[in-house]
Amino acid sequence: MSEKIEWYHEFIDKNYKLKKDDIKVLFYYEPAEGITNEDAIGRIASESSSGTWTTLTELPKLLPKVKAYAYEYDNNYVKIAYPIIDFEKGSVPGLASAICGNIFGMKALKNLRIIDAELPMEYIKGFKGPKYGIDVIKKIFKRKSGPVTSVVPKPKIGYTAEEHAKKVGYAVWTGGIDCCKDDENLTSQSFNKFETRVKFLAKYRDKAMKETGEVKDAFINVTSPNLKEFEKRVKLVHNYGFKYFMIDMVVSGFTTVGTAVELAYDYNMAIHGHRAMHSMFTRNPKHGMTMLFLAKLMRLIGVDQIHTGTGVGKLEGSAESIMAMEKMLMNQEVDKIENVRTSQKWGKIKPVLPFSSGGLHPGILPQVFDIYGTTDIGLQVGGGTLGHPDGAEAGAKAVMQAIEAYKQKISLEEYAEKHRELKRALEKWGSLKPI
Ligand code: CAP
Ligand code: MG
Repeated sequence: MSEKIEWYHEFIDKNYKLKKDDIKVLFYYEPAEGITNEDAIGRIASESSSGTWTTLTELPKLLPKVKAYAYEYDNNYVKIAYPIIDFEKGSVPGLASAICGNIFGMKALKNLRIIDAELPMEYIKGFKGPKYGIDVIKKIFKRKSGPVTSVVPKPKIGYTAEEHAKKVGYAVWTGGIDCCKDDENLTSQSFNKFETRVKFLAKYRDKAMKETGEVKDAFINVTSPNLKEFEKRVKLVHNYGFKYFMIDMVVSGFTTVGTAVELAYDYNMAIHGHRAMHSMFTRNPKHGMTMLFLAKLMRLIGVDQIHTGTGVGKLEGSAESIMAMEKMLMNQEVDKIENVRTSQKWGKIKPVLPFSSGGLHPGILPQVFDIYGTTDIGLQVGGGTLGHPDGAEAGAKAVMQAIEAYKQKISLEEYAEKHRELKRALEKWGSLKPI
């Protein structure tokens, strides 16, 4: 073989002059055995932009303008700059098919992970972002401060639509909780059909609102087998007067999330974003993408509330990674954290309400607020409400009492002396960190 057959190194340029509108992606990478750093990063830049495995005989004139370049690399981290014209305006599926695409399957790479990407304002401008974001607190619940509270019926599935709405929804609403949330694996099963559930939830929501004088809502799971059905379900939830719907963002896919945002703007609704399946590609620290980057894509598209973890509950996710993600979601500008987060400016894109959930109960809520550094977040407490020794309504009251104690800077133990529901919750769980 005398002719040159591959050109991967042509996608590396340590002297590359960054342009204002470049998309800059930070990857962690490990070359496979026998592959040099340059062979690895050249492939990442090339195969995610305009290259292929071999030299080509004819090249378009535009090629120099669409090539991505690896411009900085050190200790398994590489930064790659992509010209903005490589991507369709306002399309996360378009972006993901490139930077989250074929490169993750290349034999020359043992591992590859997107840590974060700094998106230029010109790219950000192509997106709507959330309609409400953290403004749900003021605009939907008519309060000055958070948290927004919710409870998922447990067991996850098994309740009929009416039991779901009455035994759980009504009980926790009257106990002080804002929203009844569907679990991720409840969609429209034979024993709890979507339409029936919406109808019953609306009936008991109205009753609870009348009795409490408070705003009550639900995160009803509209995750559907296809987009036609998805639109129907969102419309139904809207017609029954709910201000929210819930979408399982990852299983539904970026296109569905984009459709959800269009519908949410049409109907003036907020989107609760569940993230089931994210751990399949966010958990391995060497491969996939970070939850932070997934959350960034969802803010860009326009999800109002996103699950971000607890740091102390039953699911994986360190306090440090949650803090880095929370700031990215809630601020209009963040600085970089070496190999954890890139800097980012958000322009007019509204901040997202982070939602903490997974193994929470009254006894560890103060720790969650300490990690987040604020009570202006969302909380979901399923088992930790419905496992209360005195039932669902008492469980809801215990959650609200724990929140109140924290806000008043009183220890839970002291507050529990005069609040029986909290006392009973602490007797059962103490400050247990479930695993
Ligand atoms: C929590 C939950 C949520 C998880 C999702 C569950 O129930 O309903 O789906 O929190 O994880 O099914 O486990 P509990 P994450 O309150 O009873 O634990 O929030 O990390 O995305
Ligand atoms: Mg769940």
